[in-house]
Amino acid sequence: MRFDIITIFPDFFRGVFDYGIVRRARAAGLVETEAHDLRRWTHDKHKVVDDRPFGGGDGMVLKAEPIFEAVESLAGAAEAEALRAARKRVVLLSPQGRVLTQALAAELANEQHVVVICGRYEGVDERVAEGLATDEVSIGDYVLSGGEPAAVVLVDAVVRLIPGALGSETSAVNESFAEGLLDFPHYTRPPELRGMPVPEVLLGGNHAEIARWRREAALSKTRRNRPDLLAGRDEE
Ligand code: 9D3
Repeated sequence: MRFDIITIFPDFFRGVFDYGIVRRARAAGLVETEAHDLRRWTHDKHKVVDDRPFGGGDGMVLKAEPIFEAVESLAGAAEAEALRAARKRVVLLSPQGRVLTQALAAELANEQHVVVICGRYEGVDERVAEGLATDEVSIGDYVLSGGEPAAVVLVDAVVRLIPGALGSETSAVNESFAEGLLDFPHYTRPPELRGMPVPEVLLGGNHAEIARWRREAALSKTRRNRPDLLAGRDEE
């Protein structure tokens, strides 16, 4: 699998994929990542990538032409049909996208090639979303300065789902979000820390009791921190 990231800050990505599971997946040849300077696809002396918005308003808009040319040269096509047929996706990262989920990450992990476009400024010419991107994706309801941090999040979430990336099969299947609950609490030594004991049940060897405790603890944690995950479930 390959990620090509189109950005005006290619240096942002220096070293960011050199850690942990992503590093191992790259070393194993499971995934390649490359960041590309959008300015490479400009034709003017000053390598202009933005312009003033039609209709007026503050701020600048990322121009469509360099982005179309970048995707064309990196993916070999800029048409949705050709991209789909070749197992390629073009993801525009923007605050107006649908929110990234584990399900979308799993879908992208099936692709051979993902081109990621990082938005900036006040926005990106809408024709990129309309006529080029196969997906417009946000990573959540908060304002970033640009799509670059979102690209790192997206790559990380997808790479760990590529078969073989998780090494000694702590398989991604039984991970928290797959079941729709948050993870249960974990403890290690010492058994008491600053007046806080490890729950007694975990110190014994009753595995059925431990499993029941973990299920309950995951539920109460979810109820407290993410009640939205429980909406529409039978178990309270
Ligand atoms: C003035 C209205 N803003 C939209 C909510 C403008 C704007 C804010 C931030 C336009 C671009 C950006 C930069 N953010 C991203 O490119 C971005 C993003 C985000 O801000 N939050 C969550 N996910 C993402 S993915 C890309």
